[in-house]
Amino acid sequence: MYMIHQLRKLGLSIRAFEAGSDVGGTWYWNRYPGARCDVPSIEYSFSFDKELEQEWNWSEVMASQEEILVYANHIAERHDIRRDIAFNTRVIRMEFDDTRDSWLVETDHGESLYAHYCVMATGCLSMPNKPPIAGDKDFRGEVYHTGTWPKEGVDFVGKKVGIIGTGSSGVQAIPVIAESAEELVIFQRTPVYTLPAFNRPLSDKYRNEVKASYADIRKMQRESPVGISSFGTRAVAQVPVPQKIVDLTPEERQAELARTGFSGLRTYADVLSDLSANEIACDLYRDKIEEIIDNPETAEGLKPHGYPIGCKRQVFDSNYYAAFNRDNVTLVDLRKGGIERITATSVQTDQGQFDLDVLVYATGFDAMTGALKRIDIRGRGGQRLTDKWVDGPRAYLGIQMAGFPNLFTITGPGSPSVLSNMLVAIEQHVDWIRDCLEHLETEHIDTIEPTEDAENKWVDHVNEVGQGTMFTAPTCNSWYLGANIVGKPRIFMPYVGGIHRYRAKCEAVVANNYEGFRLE
Ligand code: NA7
Repeated sequence: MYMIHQLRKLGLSIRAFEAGSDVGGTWYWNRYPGARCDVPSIEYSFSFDKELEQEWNWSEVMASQEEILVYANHIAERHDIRRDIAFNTRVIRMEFDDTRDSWLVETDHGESLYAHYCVMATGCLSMPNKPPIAGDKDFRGEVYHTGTWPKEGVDFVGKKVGIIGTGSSGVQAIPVIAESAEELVIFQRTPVYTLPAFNRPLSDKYRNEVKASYADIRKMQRESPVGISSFGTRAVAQVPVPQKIVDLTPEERQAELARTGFSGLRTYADVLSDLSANEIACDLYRDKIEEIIDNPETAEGLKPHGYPIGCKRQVFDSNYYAAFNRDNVTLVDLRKGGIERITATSVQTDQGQFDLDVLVYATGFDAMTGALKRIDIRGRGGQRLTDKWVDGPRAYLGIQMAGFPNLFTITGPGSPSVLSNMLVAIEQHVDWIRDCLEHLETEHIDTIEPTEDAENKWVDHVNEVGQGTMFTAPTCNSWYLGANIVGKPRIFMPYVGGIHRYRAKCEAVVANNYEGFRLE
């Protein structure tokens, strides 16, 4: 939506294609119960409309899916965005035609058109992953995926519900589904390290404080590694401390655990940089689970082992563990034996057969590359994107790929993207692309694309800065690494150097006459 808004200012003609029936992206598709942003609402908002910043009243620290979708709809109306969008339309094929220096774009409605520039705003978590399980087609009950939830909602009352997956989506959905379902069975492959979200309503006083400080908040966002200001950090109680966990005695660690709960464990100076310090924090995490879960077997099943805190994207929850103390909730720890098959009425595991009326897949996404790879994209000389990326994604700054001129990716692999507040990352990319197109138009330049050399150096740099972090620990299996998709190359896809440094790099590239790009 912001790209459309900016492209109009350049006087370019625009066609936007959207698979959904309306705007909202992630917040349009992920309507599952409990869906909520994990970045504070005052930060997870556009900065380009200063009047809207002053008018909009976020109701909670972390906004719900419903509230963000209302916000997205409001932006669309306020800036008359929809008139340039063809909804219910998927782009299925794109081919660069070097006789016209344009892309031939084809949709699933049989429409085709030429575009001089293409901006791929296809999202990082927009290609749902529904793992094939033996017998899954036989199931006769209702089946849902959290990432394609029906608009009309789902009624769980009086039903036996199974849910596969305990990442952010599962963790958010479980406590809410448990409240209405007759029974809820959770099929868990990997227990999660989740921290309390401390979500709560925002007061008028806090909102006014934020509105008066928005200019400073936006500046702090741009200067922070993750696009979140200290205003927001205060709201989620995740302030780092200089204390190292290894320097505390076991008694001191327990006293701190009693004082801060789960929330303090990530904030020690050494936990996210030293694997042995991390393991101490993991032990304390497991102690805390034992304390709050009534059934010892369930507590054992919920304890994460074998991977560090901070390897996967941090999950924030509201009442997740409390759900496991309910009589209608059963945990199936798949570490003791996986799902064997799905039948017409049940899920069968080593630990027994679970009869179900509804099966919910909270099994995540083919992240960062999935949405792009499902379009048949062919660059210069007919080179397929899927071939170029066969060993993992390659792009310069996560914005453009060698061999694919005038094609831009928003928050693509190799940029801070999912490691940043997405709204901050999106605005930075849109502004950069708008300035770039303005430059091309005024200087009468036909094409821009990175050199192979610049692309290779950037990919090496992205890999280098990812090393030594918990994200790339040998025992880590996350969607950042593509490890959740069978056969996907194990590459750490986002740029971990921080959006503040990345922004400076992008600005320096422009100042050096688009260093690393070939302009023709
Ligand atoms: P995630 O974080 O990828 O979580 C998916 C969950 O589904 C995770 O617990 C997986 O276990 C589990 N999973 C995946 N495939 C299977 C199979 N075959 N059997 C059992 N369990 C499986 O996706 P989310 O939608 O929760 O969150 C994605 C992002 O959206 C999140 O990080 C936020 O940024 C918002 P695994 O851990 O792979 O063993």
